[in-house]
Amino acid sequence: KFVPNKNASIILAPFSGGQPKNGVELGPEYIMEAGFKQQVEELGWNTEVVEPLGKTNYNDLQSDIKDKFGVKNAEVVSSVCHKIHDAVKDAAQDGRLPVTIGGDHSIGTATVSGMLEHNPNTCVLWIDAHADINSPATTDSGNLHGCPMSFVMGIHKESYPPCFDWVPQNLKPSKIAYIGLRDVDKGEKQILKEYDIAAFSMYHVDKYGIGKVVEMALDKINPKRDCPIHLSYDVDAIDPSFVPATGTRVQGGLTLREGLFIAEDVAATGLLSSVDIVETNPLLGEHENHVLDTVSAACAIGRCALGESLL
Ligand code: B3U
Ligand code: MN
Ligand code: MN
Repeated sequence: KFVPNKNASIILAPFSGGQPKNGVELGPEYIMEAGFKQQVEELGWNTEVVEPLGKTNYNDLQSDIKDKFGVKNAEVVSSVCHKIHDAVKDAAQDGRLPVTIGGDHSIGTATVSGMLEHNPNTCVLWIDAHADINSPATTDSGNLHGCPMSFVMGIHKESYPPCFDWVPQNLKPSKIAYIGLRDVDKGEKQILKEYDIAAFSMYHVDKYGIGKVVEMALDKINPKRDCPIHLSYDVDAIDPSFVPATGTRVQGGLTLREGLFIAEDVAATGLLSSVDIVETNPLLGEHENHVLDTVSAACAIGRCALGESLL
């Protein structure tokens, strides 16, 4: 309904500064080398590839030291996010569906805020083992890939480094739902409760089944099915037996089919307005098959979101 023209922008975000492990910046390269662009074109989409970070290597500038705000690499995460934010917003304004390939999930700050500027009615479906809703005030690790959701909502805004001042903080708590959670920090649980955010953990997936859970999530954030959906997909939502090459594996995740079903069911709404596929880390596979499985799952998530399974 929002992109009847089937134009997509594949936005590459080879960035790792939101977390400490090397290799996640190689995600876009591996996914593109696996033929992702051609796969999307075979589904009838026109694609263009956008590289908002150009040739600059933002990953050499990283440090593992927390600043006085309690987070790491704030300046570089902020400037990378600003560029990706602009690319996402420009693509959407152009009538193209942004497909952002990470890189770590700190870029969720960029994609969600970019889509909200394009259309303030946008709702967010965050598929992840983690809630990524720490603020600088609550984070233990100081890793900014654990914080994007609080930044776009303005939670504990007095704790943010000033370099994030450009981020619009206009996502309403009633417009975000999670699926796949199983590793949520204490401070994050408090935030989820306090803001009454729809959070479907693996418990709910087991209890109700994935079909019902997606329906319940959309009922919460998009009850009339009339708002554009931003799908932010962290591959670690899927069980590490299917998706091993990622930075923070958590056992007991979605099966590959459950994971793909979420993307398929979002496609079936006709409301998908943008999608992120993040946290593929090709250096963290112990065997070549680990990398192949993870990269092909990442490609499949993208294809399913773009309608592959709708006959
Ligand atoms: N919640 C923890 C761990 C974490 C978040 N996102 C990932 N891991 N991938 C944190 O560091 O904020
Ligand atoms: Mn995660
Ligand atoms: Mn994440």
